[in-house]
Amino acid sequence: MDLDGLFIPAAFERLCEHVYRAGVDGLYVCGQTGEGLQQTVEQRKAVATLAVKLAPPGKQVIVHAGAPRTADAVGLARHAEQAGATAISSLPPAGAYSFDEILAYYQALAASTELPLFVYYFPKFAAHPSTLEHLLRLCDIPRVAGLKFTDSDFYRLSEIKRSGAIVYNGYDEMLAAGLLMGADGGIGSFYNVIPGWFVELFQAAKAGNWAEARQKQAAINEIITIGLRYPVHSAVKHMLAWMGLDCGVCAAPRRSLTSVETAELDALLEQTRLARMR
Ligand code: MN9
Repeated sequence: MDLDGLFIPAAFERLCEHVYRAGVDGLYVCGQTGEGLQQTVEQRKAVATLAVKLAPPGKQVIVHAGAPRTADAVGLARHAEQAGATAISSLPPAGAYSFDEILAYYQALAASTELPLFVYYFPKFAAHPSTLEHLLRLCDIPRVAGLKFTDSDFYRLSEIKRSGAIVYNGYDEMLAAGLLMGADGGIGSFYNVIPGWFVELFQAAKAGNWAEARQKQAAINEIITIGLRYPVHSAVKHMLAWMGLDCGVCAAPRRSLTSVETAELDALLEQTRLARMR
C-alpha cells in the first residue's frame, strides 16, 4: 500500500515473483497480512484479479472474501469466482455475534459460488467459532473444504483432520508442529519474507524428515522472533523493504514502524543468516 492506503500493483508483482520463484504452491490474498479488511471492496477485487492474472500455471489463488457485511462478502466471493480463483476463504465477521449468526454467514457465503470455501479459524480475532463441535459444524456446510487454522491447539487440529477436512496451518512459527499433527500445508505472513525456507520445511515434513523440519523451523524462528517484537505486519513489510522488495506501508489503522524501530530492526536483521544471503 502507498501512504494513502492504495494498492501498488508493481510492488505486488515483484512480491509474487519472489514467492513463486521460491516454489510456493499459491497465494492467499487479502487476508490479515494482505490487509483485506483495511481496503475497500473495489480495491480488493482489483487485488484478486491481478493475483489470478499473475499466477503461473498450476498455482492456486485463495481469495479472502470476508467482510463485516454478508452482502459484501458474497460480492467478493462471486467476483473471485469470475476472476478464476481456486477457492475463497473468510474470517468470521468481527463483532458480538452468536455462533448461529456466524453459521448463517458461512452458509450464505458457501452457497454464493461453486468454489471451495476455507473457514479462517482465528480465535484471537473473533469469539466464534470457539469449540471443536462448532468447527466441525462449519466444516459440514456444503462446499466448505476446510480451515485455515491460526491457533496452537494441535490436538484440535488433528481432530478436524480426522473429520476429513483440509487444514492449513496459520502460525508460521509452529508450522512444523502443525504438519506433524496432520496439517496439509501452511499459509502465513512470513512466507512473504522467506518463502524458500518454508518450502524446504514443508518438503522435509512431507518426506517424514521431522528432524530436518524442526531444524528448518528453528532457522525460520530466528527471523520470526525478531519480527514479533514489533507490530507484526509492519515488521514484515519492513523486512521486505530491507531485502530490496519495497511493498510500501500498512494501511491505517495499522501503524508503521518508527525510525527508531526500523533502525533497531535493521541492526537485528544484519546479525541473521538472512543478511548473509542478501
Ligand atoms: O495466519 C498469520 N496470522 C495473522 C497467518 O496474521 C493473524 C501468521 O502468519 C502470523 O502473522 C505469524 C506471526 O504470529 O505466525
